[in-house]
Amino acid sequence: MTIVSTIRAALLAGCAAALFTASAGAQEIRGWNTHAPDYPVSVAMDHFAALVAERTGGRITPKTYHSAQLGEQDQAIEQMQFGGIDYAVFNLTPLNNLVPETQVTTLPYAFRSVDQMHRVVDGPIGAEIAAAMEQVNMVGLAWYDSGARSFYAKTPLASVEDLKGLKIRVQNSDVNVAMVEALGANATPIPFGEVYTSIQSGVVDGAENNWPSYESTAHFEVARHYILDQHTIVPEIFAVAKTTWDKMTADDQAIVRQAAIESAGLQRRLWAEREAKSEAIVRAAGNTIVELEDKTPFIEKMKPVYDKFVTSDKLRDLLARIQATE
Ligand code: GTR
Repeated sequence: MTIVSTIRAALLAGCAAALFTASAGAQEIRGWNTHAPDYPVSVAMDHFAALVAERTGGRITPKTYHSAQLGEQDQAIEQMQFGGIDYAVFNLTPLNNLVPETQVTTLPYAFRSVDQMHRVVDGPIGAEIAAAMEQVNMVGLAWYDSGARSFYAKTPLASVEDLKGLKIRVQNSDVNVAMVEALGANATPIPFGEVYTSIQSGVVDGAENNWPSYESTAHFEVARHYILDQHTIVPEIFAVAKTTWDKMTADDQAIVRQAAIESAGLQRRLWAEREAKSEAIVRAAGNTIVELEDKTPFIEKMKPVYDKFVTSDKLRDLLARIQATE
């Protein structure tokens, strides 16, 4: 070792020690997110991280890994249970098979509008569903938007009849499988990140999603026919792993909860803007967009899904209270 390299090594060791001291007691927590960094969910999660770091004086520094860097949603749900991920924003549909209470929010036409969905999740029913997340080691803190989901395909979709016989990608949920099968189509659960190539290569003929996801994933470039049947309005939950949560002091829990709630306020504002922007991009690309004055044919065909999943008194009661919400 030359003198110079010895000095350099000593300096580096000193720096590392200094860094270690500065960060003693600081806790970096890891967040999972499936979307690209400019998506409303992503921007809001970054806002959450900044608020928590600032309000804890750097004791807790959340870092969100966007674009499914930490895996697809199903893996992330597992990792929340085993400690690999500390917080995440999850669409409720892929939680259906694990947390039965989430199924009612995924049923076709369970909500009448996004506003009504907000009134449900922001009130006691939302608190009840958030509490049910404890079954998967999660503490639900706030609700994000993800608009209404509609079908898109490579072939024209003018009415519900055009979905018959098509292979449609769904999220990993038995409710979604049953919903698509009720239309006489074939449901194929595929992770979000693989949908583009699956449509492009013909593994499936189409999928279903909201305007921002249809656009941000470029699915609209490979499946150019979008029918606005708006079958589901599925909320997304900001959740912290219970093991991570239980290690925080009550003061830190209050800071984290408040930051999640504020981030949801931002996300909902950004969501409305992004919906309009995504719609404009897709329309400018010349895609066929079918607006439906009357959704009855979809509602009628999807009714059997209720008989299949709303089978306990608990779910019947939960659904009745959702439907009774103005
Ligand atoms: C998006 C949602 C994602 C993911 C995706 C999907 O709208 O924000 O969390 O669930 O849909 O279709 O898999």
